[in-house]
Amino acid sequence: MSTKNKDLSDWVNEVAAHTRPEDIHWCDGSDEEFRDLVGEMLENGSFRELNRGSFPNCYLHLSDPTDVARVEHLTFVCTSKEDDAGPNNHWMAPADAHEKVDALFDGCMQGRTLYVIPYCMGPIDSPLSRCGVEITDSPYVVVNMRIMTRMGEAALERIEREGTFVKGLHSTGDLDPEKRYIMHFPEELAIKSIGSGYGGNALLGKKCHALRIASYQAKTEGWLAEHMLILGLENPEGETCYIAAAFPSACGKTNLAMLIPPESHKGWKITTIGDDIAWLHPGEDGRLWAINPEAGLFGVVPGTGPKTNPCAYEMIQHDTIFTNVGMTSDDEPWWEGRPDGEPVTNWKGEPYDPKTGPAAHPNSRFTASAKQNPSYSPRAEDPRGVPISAIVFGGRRRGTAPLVYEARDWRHGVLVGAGMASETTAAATGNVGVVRRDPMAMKPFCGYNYADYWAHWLSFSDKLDKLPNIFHVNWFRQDEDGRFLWPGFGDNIRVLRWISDRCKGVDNAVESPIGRLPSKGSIDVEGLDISDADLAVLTGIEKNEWREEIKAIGEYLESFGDRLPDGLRDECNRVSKALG
Ligand code: GTP
Ligand code: SPV
Ligand code: MN
Repeated sequence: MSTKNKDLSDWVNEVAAHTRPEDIHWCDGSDEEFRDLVGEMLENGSFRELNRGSFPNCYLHLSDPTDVARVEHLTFVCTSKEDDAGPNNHWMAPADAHEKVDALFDGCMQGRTLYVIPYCMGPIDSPLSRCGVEITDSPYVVVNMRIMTRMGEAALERIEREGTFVKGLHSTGDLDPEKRYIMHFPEELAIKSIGSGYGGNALLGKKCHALRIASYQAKTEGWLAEHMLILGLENPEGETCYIAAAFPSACGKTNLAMLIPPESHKGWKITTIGDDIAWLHPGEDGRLWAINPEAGLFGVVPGTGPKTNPCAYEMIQHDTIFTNVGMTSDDEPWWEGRPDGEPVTNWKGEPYDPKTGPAAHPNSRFTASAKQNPSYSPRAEDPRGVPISAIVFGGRRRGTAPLVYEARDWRHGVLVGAGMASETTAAATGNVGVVRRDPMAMKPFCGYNYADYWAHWLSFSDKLDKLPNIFHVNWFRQDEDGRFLWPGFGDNIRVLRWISDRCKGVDNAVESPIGRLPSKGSIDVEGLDISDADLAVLTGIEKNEWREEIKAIGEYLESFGDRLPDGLRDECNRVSKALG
């Protein structure tokens, strides 16, 4: 296989001359190719086959122990002007960045195979989809990209027809954390990533293309690329309300996107369009339409159980790649939250000893096709996408943020998103549990200056006739003893129902300085063991705390200087005044 597209063949030749691989393989995405690559990895030990009887076609990959998460401090946005990347990104001048990584790519594929992966983000026949080509020397990346994207022949055909694609160059290099860089060149539609084999650093279609590069393109083209799940909430009458929700990494998108309602909510159903990324476009009808650019799930394993997330639990019983989990004596994968089995080895492949840490790395992941999700919506394949009624922002906050509130209008909603904060998680290297600002859950993924991004968000009030309602949720409120006040998981449907009622104009809210809170009794808590006192904390606000919060938000926004849109500054002042 090769290509009629000269730009692509020239690029592949140029990369091959520079990296000097032993072989070049053009990926067609076939089953046979997948089997061959798996066979090769079983032979060289980078894959282990899991129990064929209980976990058919499942494999375990243990990464280098220093390479288990995204590396935000080594991730750069390389625009020609530093201000265009903004204070929210690490920046390097494009020429310097190229020079730095090109030196590391020099000869790095000697003795290895160079794989050319043509892929399409989004349904292959959707005008909203975009293509890319990843060059990598990692067969692990190839088999993951095959699950996560529409990869191979059909994508290459589309690239040859359209002529444009994002160029992503990846090598695991020698996995030395000192020689690890994830570089983005939005003006060139190019990515160069070296020194890591981990998901978000190495599967370039995902965060690098579908968020950082795509958000930059979306800004100039009038759409949005967001770190959002997309779900359908179907009521007993069979009507579906589509909701997009942005929560930071490891803060509950996958879980919410495939929620199974408790028994008491008969006739209600959640269907999944996407669990991590949404591309949102103004439609001809004045509504906002969303597609999921991905074809698979790269989900957090720990905590996935038959009670918390039955759909995910079921979907990862077969045809799944497990990265960095433990293993039982009968070769089954094991993780904290799996009710059956006992681990004998941990994620480093060492004998399991609870004293030395968990069996599964807290950021261990499963890779599985979206089609294996029992809640998968056929609308996920619809080239038009789905019309969005509500946008939900959310963070992991032990205090301050109530269970749910609604923004009064679009401008206020943009402030609610821009003011988001959340505790850091194991999805990125660094401290866990530290509250940081994470506007729209895009802090690690916005490919340009946040100030311009907020201006772009504000501009949608002119682009749409029917603006989605905007909400904020927090499933993670705790008491002083660290007990969660809200049961979460399946019971989050109670909050989604309140949200969809709001979108229909049901009278279920009371005004507050920070937005509309649930009126008494409007969140259905029947069957829940929750005290009135806890419910009052969950659905109320502490004014003093919020005065501090809005002050911190204001200071954060001002750190963006002159580029901060006036609309956002005015809105922040308005809320601040309302709080008194
Ligand atoms: P990324 O894939 O990193 O973008 O993360 P995500 O937002 O999809 O997060 P995910 O749904 O995988 O959840 C991460 C962690 O949060 C898991 O350990 C879950 O068990 C936990 N979690 C999810 N939803 C809830 C909830 O409603 N309540 C509580 N207490 N924990 C939750
Ligand atoms: C995240 O960290 O938000 C993820 C996993 O979804 S990764 O693909 O590694 O970015
Ligand atoms: Mn994510």
